[in-house]
Amino acid sequence: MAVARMEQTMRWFGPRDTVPLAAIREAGCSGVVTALHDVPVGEVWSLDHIEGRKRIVEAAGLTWSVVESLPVHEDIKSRSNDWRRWIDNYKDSLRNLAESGVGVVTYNFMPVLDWVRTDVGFLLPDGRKTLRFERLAFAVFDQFIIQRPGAPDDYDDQLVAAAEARFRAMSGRQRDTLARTVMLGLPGSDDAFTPDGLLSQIAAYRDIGPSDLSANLFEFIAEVAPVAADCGVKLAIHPDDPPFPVLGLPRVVSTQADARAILAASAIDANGLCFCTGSYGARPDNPLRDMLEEFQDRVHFLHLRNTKRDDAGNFHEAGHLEGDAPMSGIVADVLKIMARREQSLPMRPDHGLQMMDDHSKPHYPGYSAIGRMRGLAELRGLEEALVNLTNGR
Ligand code: CS2
Ligand code: MN
Repeated sequence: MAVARMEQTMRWFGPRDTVPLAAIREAGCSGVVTALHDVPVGEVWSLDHIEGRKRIVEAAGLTWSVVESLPVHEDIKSRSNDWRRWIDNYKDSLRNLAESGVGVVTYNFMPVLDWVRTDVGFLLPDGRKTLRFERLAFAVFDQFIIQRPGAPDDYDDQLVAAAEARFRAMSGRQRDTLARTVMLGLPGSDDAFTPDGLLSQIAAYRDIGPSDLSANLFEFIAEVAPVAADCGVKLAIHPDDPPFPVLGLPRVVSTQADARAILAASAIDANGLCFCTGSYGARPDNPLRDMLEEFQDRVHFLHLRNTKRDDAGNFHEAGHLEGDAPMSGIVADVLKIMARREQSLPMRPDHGLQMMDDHSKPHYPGYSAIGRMRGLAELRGLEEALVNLTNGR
């Protein structure tokens, strides 16, 4: 059999995305990763709605390869209120997706927030801009902007003092920008968080520690994975980003041990991973290639991107072949896994940096066209070289 290549995809946020499907196709993708962002979290994705979206994608010459995300309602994560109903709805959505032939469904289990950064326009020396997480700025947001009760207990004294000094030195405009950046809202949504809304959502997790959240996740998996297996859908859990607790909220999909426990929670193949090298890679203690080796049978979707960490625990998103993740080795590992499984895995370059026309065009942070196209092109070139070398060409 010819060596399988990764299936090249990009995320598309739906008809309102400023990057059109035609651009995604021109960039070299065969598929898109998308979601029905207009359906409120928890409601069933109807077959009609799914089919309608699929027709739009296919009319552009693309396939709907992966769902990202089928979001998990907060009540499921906190096991409160209507959580049983939301789980039933989730199962119905999975069945409807299966009927439409969408085979991989990504989700995450981060309480309240999805990814968070403190700067979405961090300037690199060559003029590109990128997303950055800075611990100190985050502490400023937490302690002095939203003033979360108990926040100072989560930081050491030095950081508390440094955050206070930083806050005092910031202009009103800088404070607003930081607040807006952290409270951007979920990917694909234009609804930002408000300080009060955020604080009240956080309060719902007051009595939920990491072991409770894990138990809730495992229970969710025990419920939905068999349904997914039954209808032929693969679930791919996305790691926490950043992969550590923020705002006092537990995070339980951050490490190699977390991923191991999740896969062990239900041994069926449908309970799998979205292997996001950028998210896992923001922790120095996540050995990405070892993890790929260990979890190779259960990786259903790949997010390839890179992060550059510093010693203070800050990181920024680096170019796809730059940064700390050993991307050549990772792609070589993926090729071996696909050959052994005799299967092509969907991959997206995940985020991209802002460059060239991106600087002046509106886009969701991380999702500009040219930066992602460069990431895709680099990954594709890397893959092609590795395949050809293996074939002795
Ligand atoms: C994505 C995540 O934009 C991104 O960083 O990788 O937001 C991802 O879509 C979700 O966490 C998956 O549920
Ligand atoms: Mn990702």
